[in-house]
Amino acid sequence: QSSRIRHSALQQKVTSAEEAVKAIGPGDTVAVSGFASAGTPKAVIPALADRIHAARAAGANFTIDLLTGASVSTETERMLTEIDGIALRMPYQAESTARQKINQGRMDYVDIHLSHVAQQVWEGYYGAVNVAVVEVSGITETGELIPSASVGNNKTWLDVAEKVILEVNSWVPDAMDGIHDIYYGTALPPHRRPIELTDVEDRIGQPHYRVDPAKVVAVVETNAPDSASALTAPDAVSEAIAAHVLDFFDHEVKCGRLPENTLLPLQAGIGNVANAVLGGLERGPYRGLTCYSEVIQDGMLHLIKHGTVRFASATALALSEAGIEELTSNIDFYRQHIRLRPQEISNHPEVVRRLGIIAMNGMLEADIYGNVNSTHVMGTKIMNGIGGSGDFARNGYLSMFLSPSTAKNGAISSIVPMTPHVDHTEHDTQVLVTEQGLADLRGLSPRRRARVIIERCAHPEFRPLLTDYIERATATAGAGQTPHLLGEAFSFHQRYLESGSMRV
Ligand code: 0RQ
Repeated sequence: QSSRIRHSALQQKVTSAEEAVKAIGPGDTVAVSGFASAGTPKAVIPALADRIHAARAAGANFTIDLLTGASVSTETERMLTEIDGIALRMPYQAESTARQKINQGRMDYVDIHLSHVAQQVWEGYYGAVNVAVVEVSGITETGELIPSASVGNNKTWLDVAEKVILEVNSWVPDAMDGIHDIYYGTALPPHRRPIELTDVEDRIGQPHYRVDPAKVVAVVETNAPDSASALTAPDAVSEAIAAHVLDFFDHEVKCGRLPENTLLPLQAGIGNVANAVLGGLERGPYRGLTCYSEVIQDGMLHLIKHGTVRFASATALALSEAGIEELTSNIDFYRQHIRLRPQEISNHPEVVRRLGIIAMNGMLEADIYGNVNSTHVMGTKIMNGIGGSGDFARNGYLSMFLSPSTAKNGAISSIVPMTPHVDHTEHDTQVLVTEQGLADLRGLSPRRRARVIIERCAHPEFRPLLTDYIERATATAGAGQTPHLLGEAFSFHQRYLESGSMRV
């Protein structure tokens, strides 16, 4: 037995993953640790997939409802969906098999703001949580749990679940202990108190989770690395988007709306464009920046190492293999510059508003007024989910959405007359950026927003079509505050569905 389990009663509960999953039955709601690729249970989920597969092969109807922090490792998502093991999934996924099952109507998916998950589960919207499966890096003498590489909703899962299965992963460096800040001050209305977090590095909670040892039905030991997040080098389009964003920061500093050198705490989505923006920051005049975001990617470690970023707060690590190696071999340094918190705090509207976050998120498409679709391709097919984008965009000091101006080799325009699904309304979109340019929508009426978005952000190939649309819409009798031609508003999408291209 590893020295990671220092609580004697919990030592007695060490067992195999195959034994542990006997605690999970058909129809159970299972809440699992994991956020991005970090902190997903490594042994219990494969054992559960085997159990479900065997039961189904024998003719039994065995599915679970699966609650997580956000996406979990690709293998995990896939192994449970491939065997049709999940009846309902909440709150976020980013995996092709799951996406396909959801879009075929074979798996229910509830796509909600990540900051809402804990409170909605407390309120019972998803019924009882029967079993929590949570990866930790150790158990202290007093039975507290040392978190691993993501926090997500684990605190809530441990609190609400009827039964708890713990995975103790000795791969997580001992020295990661102390990087976490687990806040226990959340309460449901009318008992809520202010969250006293006024700087990204503030410590408002404790380093470890609590759990009632009596609820722990099994402890499984593992020694397995987190699966690495894929990382691709920024391409020319991402670099162009990043350059517009960085020019905009310069402009805002000159106008006195952003502090010189340090700006305001940054939040950047996952992916190519976010990485390009972070990379660009290093070439600018910035020192001592802060980040208040969901995940920490490789680029962030680099910025911390070179002093460009002073402190980064998140709920999870999302690192490549090289990033994992960099972090684990310099963990004593990074522990001084990184804080991992529950996602209800990393994404909390109150904190996001107070800190004055600069929110930068990806989108599928925006319409000419600034309504943004982040989740539904052609308005119907789920891509990933809203994730934390709404938590940050709605409450940020500056809310920016970034995207290439076209998708699918130019067949799709990311700027359309009307989005067939809206995740972020025009009221929550202050700045739109594509490789073509940046549209600063602050202070503009809808008619003026349309002109600026088409001019600055649309691809030149689609500009005439969009200009024609807005001109004819504006010319109609009684055009209104936000002119539209309702019979044509989705003509771009209709054309794509019929011909494979939005081009005429
Ligand atoms: O698909 O690779 O099959 O061609 O969508 O598009 O351009 O690579 O952009 O990876 O940044 O994803 C909105 C999905 C953008 C993401 C979304 C197709 C395109 C490609 C990906 P292919 P790109 P990204 C995190 C905040 C919601 C969650 C969120 C997302 C694929 O940013 O999930 O923001 N956001 N969380 O071809 C049809 C269009 C399309 C399109 C792109 N208009 N129509 N397909 N694609 N535009 C908060 C944190 O702090 C981490």
